[in-house]
Amino acid sequence: MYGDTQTNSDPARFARRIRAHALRMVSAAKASHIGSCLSMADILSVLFTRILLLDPESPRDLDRDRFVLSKGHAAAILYAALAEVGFFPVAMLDEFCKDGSALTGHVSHGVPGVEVSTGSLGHGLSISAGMALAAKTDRRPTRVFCLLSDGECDEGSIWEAALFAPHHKLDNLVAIIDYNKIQSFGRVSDVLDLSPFADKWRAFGWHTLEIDGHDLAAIERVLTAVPESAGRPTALVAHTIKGQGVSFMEDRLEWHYKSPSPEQLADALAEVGES
Ligand SMILES: Cc1ncc(C[n+]2csc(CCOP(=O)(O)OP(=O)(O)O)c2C)c(N)n1
Repeated sequence: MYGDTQTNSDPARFARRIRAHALRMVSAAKASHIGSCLSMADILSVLFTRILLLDPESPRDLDRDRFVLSKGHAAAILYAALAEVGFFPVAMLDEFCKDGSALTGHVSHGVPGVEVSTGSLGHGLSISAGMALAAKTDRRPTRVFCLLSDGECDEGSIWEAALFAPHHKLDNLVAIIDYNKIQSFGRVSDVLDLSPFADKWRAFGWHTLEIDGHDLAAIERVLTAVPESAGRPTALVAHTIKGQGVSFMEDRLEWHYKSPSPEQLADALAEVGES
């Protein structure tokens, strides 16, 4: 059973809470992708506590910001964040991956607050670019934030969207890449190297910044300043650590698929420091 909803504006506490929720959810469901969840926890936390203009009471407001989790396999921690900000009761997280539950193992738009179903990698940025273009066309203040994974950028469809967005001057679009350097079966540099990664986004015409994806203040500073460059979309290459926050999971390939045992869960929760 999870605690009560505790929406608050402290990104550090929010990050601890969503890490703890995701650990419990994945462990109870014997599901994969905890490393993928933990690497993006701090980015998600800043987005949901400080940046995104969303109202759970009015989830279809046409002027709302949009958040698209392109790396839809990390569903657990997105659901945790949505519950924490009040889109649905935190207790519902208990249903993650259970038969008949809306909270499927890859992101589903059947879950309140989710904009689009994802999980088949490579589509989120194109969808986000379409949303950003529609907002521009309709003269709405909407900003679109798309969170991608690095291995996902092996897919050609990402680079089609990367071409499209600067061409259409989508300065209301932000791509955040969770650059944790590990994909499902190996290191990104071994499977299909992306470096020099930031230079590639720059070459495609994006206003590109590199940050420490676990530095809450730095993430907030950069995301608050968007768009820094009028007429250009922003790419934020966020250097992260897969499994961050749980020492025995950090930068370890096996935690892409492994699920924590009850003993490992207890150790992990103690490290995260939020029960
Ligand atoms: C189109 C597609 N191909 C393959 C998969 C299977 N798959 C799930 S996660 C993953 C890669 C994970 O690595 P990365 O994209 O770097 O994300 P991370 O978990 O490290 O954030 C793959 C290939 C998928 N979900 N979609």
